[in-house]
Formats: sequence, structure tokens, C-alpha cells
Amino acid sequence: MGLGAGTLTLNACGLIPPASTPFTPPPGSLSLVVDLTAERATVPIFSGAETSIWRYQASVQEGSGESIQTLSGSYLGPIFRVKKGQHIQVRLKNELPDPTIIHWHGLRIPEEMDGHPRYAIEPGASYEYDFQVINRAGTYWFHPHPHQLTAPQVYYGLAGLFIVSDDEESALGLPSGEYDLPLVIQDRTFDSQNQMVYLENGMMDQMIGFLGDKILVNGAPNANLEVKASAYRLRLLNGSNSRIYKLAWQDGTPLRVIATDGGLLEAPVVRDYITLAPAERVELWADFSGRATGSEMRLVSLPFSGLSGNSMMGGGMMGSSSLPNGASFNILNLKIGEKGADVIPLPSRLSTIERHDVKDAVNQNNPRSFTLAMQGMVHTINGLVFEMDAVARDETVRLGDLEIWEFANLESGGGGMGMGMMNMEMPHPMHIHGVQFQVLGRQITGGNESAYPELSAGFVDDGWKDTVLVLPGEKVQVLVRFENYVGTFLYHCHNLEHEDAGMMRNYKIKS
Ligand SMILES: [Cu+2]
Repeated sequence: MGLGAGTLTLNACGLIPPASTPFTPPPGSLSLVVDLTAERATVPIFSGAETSIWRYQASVQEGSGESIQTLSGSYLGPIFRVKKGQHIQVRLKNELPDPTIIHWHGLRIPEEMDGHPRYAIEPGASYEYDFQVINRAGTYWFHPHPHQLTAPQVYYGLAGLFIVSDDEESALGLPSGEYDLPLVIQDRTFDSQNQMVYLENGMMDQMIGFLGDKILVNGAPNANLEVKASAYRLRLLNGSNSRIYKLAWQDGTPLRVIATDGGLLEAPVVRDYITLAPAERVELWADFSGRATGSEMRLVSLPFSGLSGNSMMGGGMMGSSSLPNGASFNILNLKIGEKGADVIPLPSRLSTIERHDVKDAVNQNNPRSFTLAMQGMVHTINGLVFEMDAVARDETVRLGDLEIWEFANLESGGGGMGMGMMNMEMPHPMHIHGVQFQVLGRQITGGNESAYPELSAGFVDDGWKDTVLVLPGEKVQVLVRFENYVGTFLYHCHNLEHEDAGMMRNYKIKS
């Protein structure tokens, strides 16, 4: 069964839900108006009882219907397929029992469009988004962002991809149409009635982050995908609340990376494995053309140790998920089918990335530093937790400035920062709203390397990023220019349980 042949029943057998239509760029349509309803529904994830989920239902009011792809029978989606320069209007209708708002993750858009929790709308209310896509081509995404409710709303199903193309990218002849496959990786726990279970371990799940015991791809467990013997563009999003993946092909085939959060790299890079933290994206160019019909490949997560929530750490209390962070498991089974489209060789040059020069940073001798640490029982940023309207003195930047931001993760062993006898080895994927940045450097400090030796070779820091993983004991410096809009934006940990517990702050861009 190919991608086009899926049905709801196939989904229940673990086949990846097929996208509604292969993508072809909308012919000259510059405006897209979409009604997006956040609602409760049920979908068939397993055989037997359907699963109660939350989802976005889209209907195109103006523009090409092909700008919106749905994943048949899945809680995920829809997938926006738009071009740089397009004008987008989305009318969000909240038919959930709780307040909600959408954040367009990775997009450069004005404050009122960015989904700050202070814009959350009540059940029954609507919110109108209206913005132009100025980002370069890339795999962006969208998800809820109401304060203290982001994690459960994403968990119960609310998330979709926002894929942007542009002329530079189109000229490359990368695999497209049925050979362009978005793959959203998530973990969930289900009870015996096929219903999702959230925070079953209470406070420990909140402190470490939720770890489900089933891995889903595009909303399907035990995911299978039949591909043709040809080259594919695989767009991977880690849409999990807190799980970190160490992605690899099970047979050791190296992974060929062509893009990260903010779009194409300058040139492909090759990795034996890729470390993908929550909210991060990576795009692979995968050539199956030399493989025999009927042969199989598996995308897996390799084992690693050294993090809290890991099976090696402290037993029951710290590793209460039956599938701890660092466990090894299957993500996706690929079966190679008939010969597909002729393979266009991957260009050795993909794009031009304008490199920020550290000498242009206004604070090059004094990086703006953010200390990530546990105080009491909460994860903090410079000792603070989220306040809806507060902006601290060191959280204001000037429009147009290039700055060094440094995230220093002190949650590494040695006494556990207020946790008494308990050692915390806590990674924090840090996300900055409204910008794309470049990673300047990484440094392991404090003599406690925790998971660093097992995960650091899987970082892809070569291109544009909006989320960067900061491992325990690590300092990461990024170069970020605040170039588009003044306003109050967010920066936070994208471990969604950490975020909901307050590991988030405002920053203000002023003129
Ligand atoms: Cu965190």
C-alpha cells in the first residue's frame, strides 16, 4: 500500500496517515484565508475504541486548496504549504473547553500574531491572524501557547506543520510531491481503553517532563511507511513534550542533513546520528534507489545515558516512565517498493547563509547571559519564572541589534541545586520567539559531562535555528539579530512541562 492508499483502518494498523494531496505550489495565489477550529474529536489510533483527542480542523476560504494538507484519520495537522511572500489570514475558533492561542513556531511575525499567552481566547471565542510570510523556505510549525496549558493541549493532539517554499529552494530540484514527506515524532501513553494518559506520575513528570511509552509518527504508533526506490526529502519534527531522540538508521547508514529549524543549510552535512530535542526540525535527503524491492529500513532512536528520567538514574522515582529518556526503540519502519522517480543528485551547494559576525554584536565583550537552574522545585531562568507582563531590565533589546545570548545550564549533578540529595541532569531546549539565530559555540563546564559525550556529535548547528538544546553542564552561545518587529516576545524552555511550570520569560524589542 502506497502513501496514497491509506484509510482510517490502515491508520489503526500503524500505517502512516497519507497526506490528502501531493503538494504542488499554488499557481500565483498570493493570499490564503483559512478557518481553523480547535476542537475535541475521536480518531482511530488502535483497533477497538477510538481515542479522544484535540485537533485543528481547517477549511480554506480563499486561495488554493492545496495550501492545506490533512493527515487522514490523524489528530495531527493540518499541514500548511505556503510560499515566501504569501499573505496569510487564519481565523482561529476555540471550541475547546479551555482557553487557547496559536504560536507560529519559527516565523518572523508581529507580536499580536505570535501567540503570546496574554492573547489566549476563551472557549467559544475567535482570534484573527493576519501576517505575511517573510521567512525563507523551511519546515516551521504551529501549536497552542496558553500559559500553563501548552503541554496538555499539544499532548492531546494540537500541532501542525507550516512549510514554506521559496524560489531559491525550488531551483534545487529537491524531492517533491509524494517524495517530500513530513514526519512528526511524538510519544504518548495510552490506557487499556485506548485513551491518552497525561502526567500519570504527577510531580515527577512535571519536573522531568512527560515521557510516553509509545512512539508515534504523524499520529500513528508502530509506524510503517512504504516508499519507492527513489530519493526522498524527510522533514522531521520532534513534536514531543520532553523526549530527546538520538536518530539513526538501524543499519548504520549515515544521515544526510539538508536543513534545520530555519531552512536549508549551505551544504549537506553527514551525521552518524542526530540529536533532536523537542521543537527542533531536521530535514534529511534519503536515497532508497539502490535498495532492493521488499527490503526494509528502520529509523530508530539509539540508547544514551546521563539524563534525569534515564533508566540509569536513581531507579523508580527518577525514571518512572517505562520508556525512559535514552531508551532505544524503533521510530519508523520503511519498506522499499517499486522503482520510483529518477534520482536527481543532491546538489553540493544548497543555499547561501549570511553569517553573523561576532564582531558586529553590540555585546560581544559581555554576552547577555541566562542561567538555567533549579530553585526549590521549579526550573528557572536567571532565578525567575514566567510573569505575564513583566520584562526585567536585562530582558530589553534594541531593534536592529545583533547580540550574543548565552544559555548556561547549571542543572548538572553535584548537589542538585536545591534538590537535596537528588542529582538533576536536566537538558533544556531553549526557544526564542520571533527570530532565527545562529549557534556561535558550545562549551561544557563544571567537569560534569553527563550526556554530552553521547549526544554532542548529533548536533547540527550549521544553519538557522530557533531552538537549541542546552545539555546539563553546557553553555551555548547564539548570535541573534532582532531585525523585524518591535514588541514583547517570549523565550523559554521547549520541554513543555518546564514551560508550563514557568521556565519562560518575556523579552522586549524596542525601537
Ligand atoms: Cu527545560
